[in-house]
Amino acid sequence: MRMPRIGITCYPDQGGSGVVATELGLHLARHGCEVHFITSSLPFRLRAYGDNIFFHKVEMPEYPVFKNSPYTLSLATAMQDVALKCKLDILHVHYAIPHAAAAFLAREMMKPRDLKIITTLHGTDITLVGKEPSFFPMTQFLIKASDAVTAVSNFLKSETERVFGVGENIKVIPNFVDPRIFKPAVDKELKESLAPDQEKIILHASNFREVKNLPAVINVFEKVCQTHKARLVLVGDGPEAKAVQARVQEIGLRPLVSFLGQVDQLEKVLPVADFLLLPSLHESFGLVALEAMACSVVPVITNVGGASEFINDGLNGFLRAPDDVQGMAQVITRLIDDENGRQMIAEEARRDAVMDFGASCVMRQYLELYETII
Ligand code: GMT
Repeated sequence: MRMPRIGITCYPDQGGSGVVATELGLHLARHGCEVHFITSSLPFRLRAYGDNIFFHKVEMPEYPVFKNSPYTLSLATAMQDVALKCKLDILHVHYAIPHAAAAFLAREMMKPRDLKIITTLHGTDITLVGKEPSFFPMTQFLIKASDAVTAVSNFLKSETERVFGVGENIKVIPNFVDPRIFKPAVDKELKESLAPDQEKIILHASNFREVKNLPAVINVFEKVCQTHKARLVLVGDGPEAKAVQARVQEIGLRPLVSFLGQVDQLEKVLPVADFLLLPSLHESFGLVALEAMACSVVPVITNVGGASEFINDGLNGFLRAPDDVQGMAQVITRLIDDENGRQMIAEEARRDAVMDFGASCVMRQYLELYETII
């Protein structure tokens, strides 16, 4: 059978959905699929152009009539153009709004030629954006109009069914990690520069939005510092970054906190950490926790959402309520005092991440879906 030709659209900047879409494309290309990224800029995790990978930039013309350039329409036109010229079988869009809408238009324009749409729901496209009254009916419509829909966790599938009343056919395909890229390879120089007194490193990486619950990150770190030596490393950037900087200054912890901003090669930084702290208000999956586990870093993550689908509390990481600052600080301080115990959990974390959520095993599920759809 001929391998499928797939168009992939995602948000190209930092963010879990873009990471999943890009890594998926890279793996599919290695499996022999022809992969066409149709995005507004080069996806940041597109480390290398290999065979079978193509990038099509969505052009957005400036015109005085437009106060805001209609990106969705430019995207739909680009999708149709690429689908026609490159004979695409499938448009696989990541994040429903507005990508599934553009794909729907492209499919209409292609008729009577066949073009399938797969929409992958990642989280906030359902739990936050999709719920907005101005997007609700559109999100509901697009879920029904797609030829197949996937969600990154059972939690997200249930939420979609509960909120939108659609989705019994949603297939759950979880996030995945490439264990050859995310591995426990510690850059000693970097570790020493971040923790010069060999303090334990607590790392938080996110897009610094409200949902990431950054006040809890600071509060947990403050509590840990009351009794133990530790350092906090913050990776990423976003709307909450300034408030976080102000807060650590205010409580006198600035010298113990490193702000790294956006990091393109997270795999270089993650392994230096001892703990990954992600106390989000909700997290449909929590990809960065899985990537941390693959690097043998102990995850301490919110219990609201899909994290319990890959974290076994106390065995390969810890699940706590987003407001349980005391509980999160407690597991961290306990393991700072028990390095052997921390290492056992870290090793278990890597084993489980690689065995159950390794890229090749999850890739198979996407390939099967493509075959069924075509
Ligand atoms: O909030 C983020 O981290 C970004 C967001 C995105 O769409 O880029 O992440 C969502 O998708 C990731 C990949 O599937 C999931 O691992 C994250 O849990 C999810 N974020 C939330 O649910 C808050």
